[in-house]
Amino acid sequence: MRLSRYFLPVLKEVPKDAEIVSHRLMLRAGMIRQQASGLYAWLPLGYKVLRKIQNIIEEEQDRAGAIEMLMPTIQSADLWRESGRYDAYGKEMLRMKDRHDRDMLFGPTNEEVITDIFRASVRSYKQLPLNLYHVQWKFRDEIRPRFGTMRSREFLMKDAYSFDMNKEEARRSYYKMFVSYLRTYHRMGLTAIPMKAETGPIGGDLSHEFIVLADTGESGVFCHADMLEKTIPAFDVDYDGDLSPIVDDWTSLYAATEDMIDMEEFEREVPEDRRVAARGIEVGQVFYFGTKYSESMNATVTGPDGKEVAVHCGSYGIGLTRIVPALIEAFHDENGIIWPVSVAPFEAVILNLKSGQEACDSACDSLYEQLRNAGIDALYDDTGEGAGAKFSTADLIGIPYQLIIGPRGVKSGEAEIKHRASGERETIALDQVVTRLKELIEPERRDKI
Ligand code: P5A
Repeated sequence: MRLSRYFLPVLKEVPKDAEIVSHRLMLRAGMIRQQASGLYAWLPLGYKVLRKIQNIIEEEQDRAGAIEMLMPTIQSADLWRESGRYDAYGKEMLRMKDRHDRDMLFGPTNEEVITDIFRASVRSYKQLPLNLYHVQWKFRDEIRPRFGTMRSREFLMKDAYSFDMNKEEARRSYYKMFVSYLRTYHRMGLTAIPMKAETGPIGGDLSHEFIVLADTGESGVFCHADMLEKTIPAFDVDYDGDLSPIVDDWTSLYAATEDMIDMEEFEREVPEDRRVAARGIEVGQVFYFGTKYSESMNATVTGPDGKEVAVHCGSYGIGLTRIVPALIEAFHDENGIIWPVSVAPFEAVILNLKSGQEACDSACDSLYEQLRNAGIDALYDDTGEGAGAKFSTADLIGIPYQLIIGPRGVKSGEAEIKHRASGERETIALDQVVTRLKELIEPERRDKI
């Protein structure tokens, strides 16, 4: 993408009302724009990151056997009356009437809709297990939307719903999602720790929140320090095999949110020097709620013995629009964002230090062409800005590798590669840039690990 033809409205000044660094940087880097309280437009740079996150999530959901679909954002109130949640959900639900005076709502979650779809077409235990998911906008009229897209009213969620014959099978489905979540966050460069959690309005008695530690996080959390260094399930994890060793390994050490903490248990189970009491960002949550919706909404299947049984269910959410600020909280410095390659809006940026000078332009044009042919997603700063401004924009928007091309280098056939994360620079022959960059980028894409 040529920057001269892109839409990147970066801000020079620091936005006053943004309290945390990720919110400030998302505004400054031209990633989002607020349209109303808790409602954001995703500008091209921000949207690219969101899409990369969505791709990773979809790949890992698919690998774990979940099947993608798409449900509408607007739902009928009648379904929620059936489940009993219409009144219980309270003011967080955005309610509306259509022209026929029917009660509708903007979905805050989809347990009712998916249960309705399930009961309309699944009749037999032979069609189980089934896990259906989608990535769709949700609306919750939060009392205090804040920190930009960290807690917004409209937000993008991946939500998966599993259906099984009995509790034991449902546990296997829960484990599959649990393991796929560990891999999903890891591929984005995040350490997300599963912690025992409260189930709230979703219901059920088994739930884990996936928490990224950050001082600006909204949740208080407590865990054993070893939780921060656990091994992530490998790419070739067998989702049809026994996943309990992995889940046991991740749940045997103490880790709980402040709603669930039992201080005595925490102090008994975790030696003093290994106790972590910190703050964290909830980037996902998984639930097993058994027959809560299937019973009230009559979602049954015929078992092997011919008897009708209510199916056992779970739901599994990831907040995509919250992951973006969570990543920035984890990866930034005083100059801006530092994207991990796997979620970076562009993998590299070409900085033409002398746009308009023929030798520089032609070296950059040729490099840009080579990068495209090599499948590297690059931004090309071909604008008339000065070198200083180009450096600061590149730092601000956090592209992992800067390819610096100036008149002196072009004369001697050289370029510089600056690593955004370490600040390290290497000088390299112009015709070696692509090979070197591939070597740097490929392992960091984390797509096969
Ligand atoms: C699980 C999937 C559910 O809604 N039903 C379907 C279950 N879970 S949840 O924990 O309530 O939400 C899942 C994830 O969505 C993100 N999230 C938000 N992100 C931004 N702004 C909000 N206001 C917001 N509310 C929830 C979180 O990442 C949460 O873990």
